[in-house]
Amino acid sequence: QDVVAEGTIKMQKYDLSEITPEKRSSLLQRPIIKSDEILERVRPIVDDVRKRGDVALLDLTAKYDGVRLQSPVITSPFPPELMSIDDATKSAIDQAFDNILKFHEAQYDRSTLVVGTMPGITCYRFSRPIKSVGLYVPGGTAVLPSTALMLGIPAMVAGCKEIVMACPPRKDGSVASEVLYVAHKIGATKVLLAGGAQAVAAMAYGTESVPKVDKICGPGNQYVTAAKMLAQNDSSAMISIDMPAGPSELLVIADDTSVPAYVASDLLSQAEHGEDSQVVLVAVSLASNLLEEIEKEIHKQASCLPRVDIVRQSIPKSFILNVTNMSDALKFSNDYAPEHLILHLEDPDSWINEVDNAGSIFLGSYSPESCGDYASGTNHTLPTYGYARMYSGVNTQTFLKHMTAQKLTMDGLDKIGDTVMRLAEIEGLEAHRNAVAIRVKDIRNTK
Ligand code: HSO
Ligand code: ZN
Repeated sequence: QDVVAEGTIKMQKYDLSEITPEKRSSLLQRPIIKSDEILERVRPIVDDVRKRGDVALLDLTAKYDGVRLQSPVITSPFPPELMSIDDATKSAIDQAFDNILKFHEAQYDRSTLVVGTMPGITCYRFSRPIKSVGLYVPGGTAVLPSTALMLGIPAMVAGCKEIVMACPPRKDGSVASEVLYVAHKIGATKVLLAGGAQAVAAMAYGTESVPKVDKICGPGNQYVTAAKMLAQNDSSAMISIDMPAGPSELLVIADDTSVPAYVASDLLSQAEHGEDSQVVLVAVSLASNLLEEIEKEIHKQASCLPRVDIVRQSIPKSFILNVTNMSDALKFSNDYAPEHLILHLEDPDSWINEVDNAGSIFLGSYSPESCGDYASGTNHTLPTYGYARMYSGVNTQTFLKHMTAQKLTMDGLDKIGDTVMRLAEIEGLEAHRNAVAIRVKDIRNTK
């Protein structure tokens, strides 16, 4: 029976043993994004910025953000008066910065890989920073200095020379002082006061005042994502992007040892992001009173949230799935490939090896997603929409590329020569064969 009355904020509920395979598949689906429609709306915006540069950028900002700016960029060094924040905020940002820096610094392997594949043949691999990057920090109602940290720190650690941070301006034409403080800390060269597709276009193609970048990273709404995709597909822009982005997601697996109030608080922390946020609770043979407790807590805690109106939309679209064992729970979670996975389990560590697809995992009762969102050290720019199957979240590698090198000695070339010549023959590429033959002839003549 339902513990919840009319008007309660509650998730849908299913039993894995009672649903059809088709229903299970539909639960794994994300909402369909009408990408064609959005692309068609974004294309003229991108073209406009491309053709008219700064003038278009300023017009579009006036239209979409409601403010007419004099200039679309602030160049470093940023004026200190625009970065003034109170001490508590500063120490919170500084502590988050230090932890994120520590974790992303440790990801940077500066050594050169050297492998002798055969006697006289040496192969090398090493990395170099991507020279110029654009970081998109969403704006809107929320101030997101955390996203500035999550994108800026790995770019700084990687050693990117030009870091442009884009952020939509507020109605008064300013950018949040917290965001500018982070931009300063990570060594951003420019802050672009623009949002949406126009910001992406400016960074992809460059304008009079915005440098053209090599890679654009960062989350954003459907317009931002569509603009990133358009630019990536246009060879004249010559840019890459981090990953496709969809609405934020969380999947929680909970057993009888979980604390109902904690589980509910985690689900709500993700549900408050947006009306389209996806939250899933997989309950592993949970005692019915425990599940009721979680549902009560969801309603109780949700009702007190300032963003209750958003949660009222996102929670009813979300669902609880009852399963009888961990194997079914993990199978479902791996098929869903959530952006965030929280294991509210007795022995969470012991299950890590069974997790194949998830952007980031949170282990046990005391590891709320909020810590990863802000300050523990891991990155919060993670693959959504099921892309955790094949994409990594933003990390130090995101801002690096690998190069390889090789050196063959006379002996090495002699040893591999016949192999290369034979393969070139099979492909009918005589010039390739010759490049080896001409040398091998000399080598073998002198022997
Ligand atoms: N949970 C979001 C990141 C974020 N949370 C930013 C708070 N601020 C990413 O899915
Ligand atoms: Zn969050």
